[in-house]
Amino acid sequence: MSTAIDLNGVAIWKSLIDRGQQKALTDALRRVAEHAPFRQYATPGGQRMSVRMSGAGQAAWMSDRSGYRYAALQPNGESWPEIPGQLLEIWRTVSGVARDPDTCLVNFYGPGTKMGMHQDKDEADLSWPVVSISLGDDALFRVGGPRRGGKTQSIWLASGDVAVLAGKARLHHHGIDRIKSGSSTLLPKGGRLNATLRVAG
Ligand code: MD3
Ligand code: FE
Repeated sequence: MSTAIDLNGVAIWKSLIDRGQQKALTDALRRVAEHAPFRQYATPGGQRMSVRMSGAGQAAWMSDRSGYRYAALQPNGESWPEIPGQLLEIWRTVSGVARDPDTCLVNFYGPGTKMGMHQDKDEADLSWPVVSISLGDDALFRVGGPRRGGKTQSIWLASGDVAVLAGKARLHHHGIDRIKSGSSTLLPKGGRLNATLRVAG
């Protein structure tokens, strides 16, 4: 592996995943979505999120009027599918920890979607890293610091890039400002997939 870019403490490995593996991961995530369809959740405040979300693992992240949480069952009462093995392999390569993740959130960004600045703090133990894998269209990713409203830095994430969020960066504010439609030919209908692996506890 070459060296990672450091963006406010977030380690970004550009082009870690080659095109063949990107296609295999896309197929694996399509199979996840056959069991756990992409849903547009409501925030606790009642706003519909523009990103569509699926998930895998023992529990998966979801949101509705009663709050953000990890749920063992999908809104339809079914369990979540297993985390694809190819994703576990990437975690084992880059996470730096000996235990496997127990959850995977899959985000789909269509044209015009974004994700506002936020912190990830719904996991029981925030000392475990988060690993993020980007597939499809380029996304403008922004990272700040531990406090809302601080200085931020931006970078375009492309298909095959992997980000590792560990240490102090684990609680940094971050978001996706926009998607560059048509910038990748990986997904036949376009858009961007992001898979995040975590230990939710
Ligand atoms: C920095 N997803 O699912 S991934 C999320 O591209 C999320 O879908 C974005 O933010 C996406 O919560 C960004 C990169 C990422 C993930 C977790 C982080 C960056 C992070 C946690 C702490 C700091
Ligand atoms: Fe996040």
